Amino acid sequence: MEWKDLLRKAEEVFEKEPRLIRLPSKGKVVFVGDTHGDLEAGEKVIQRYLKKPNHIVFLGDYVDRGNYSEENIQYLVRCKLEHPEEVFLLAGNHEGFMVKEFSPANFWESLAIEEKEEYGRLFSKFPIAAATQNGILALHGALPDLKTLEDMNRVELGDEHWDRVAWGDFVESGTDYAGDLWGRPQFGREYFNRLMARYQKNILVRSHQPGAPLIMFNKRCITIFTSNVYLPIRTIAIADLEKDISDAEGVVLEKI
Ligand SMILES: [Mn+2]
Repeated sequence: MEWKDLLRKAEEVFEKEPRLIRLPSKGKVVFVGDTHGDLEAGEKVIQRYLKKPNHIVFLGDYVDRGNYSEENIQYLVRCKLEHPEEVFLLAGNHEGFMVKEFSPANFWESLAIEEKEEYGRLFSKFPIAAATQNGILALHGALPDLKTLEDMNRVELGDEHWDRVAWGDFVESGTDYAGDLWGRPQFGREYFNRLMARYQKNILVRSHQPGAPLIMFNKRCITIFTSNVYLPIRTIAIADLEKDISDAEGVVLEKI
């Protein structure tokens, strides 16, 4: 399939998905952090874990940094088309280049205008979060400050909530909002606790911040990175959807 047909076909599938994915309580869920042009990362996860009734949730940032951005996103989009109910691709900040530019952006900068628009339109339809019925919330960066979790479905590409989800960092301070660092809003423990209580979730699985501690906030915040671009070790998080999960100890962190 030509790239444009692939993207157009995928758009139809993503258009039907809500911004907030609700996972069923069956089997296991595998969370994959930023892959950033590391095609082999996604291939390994799909080969090892894509079997019923498992679900695989990619946490965004498929392009830029690594050498195989286009191959990586096209591979993952094909997996989505083949397994729409098992594979989920959330949006990261690198999928939002059309609304908030950044540099360096080797993938985006390599594209012709038409390609940019096609990829931009496809990515604008990606979901932004996934929730399980046993206490897990997953997204790319930080939590948005919404009235209810369901309001995730009303977040628009490029709005203030999207900005927190796609660009937000967590820092190990007690504060609420901890300022802005190069366009990345920073949030502390108070903010985390307040919103996790509001959304009634026990743990957050996220990516985006390769320098963040793997586990933060009383073992309730897990940050994984699954690209070999910055770190030689790729980490994924696996959770059993049929058991209650109260903190990071209920999640298996695996190196691939
Ligand atoms: Mn990111």
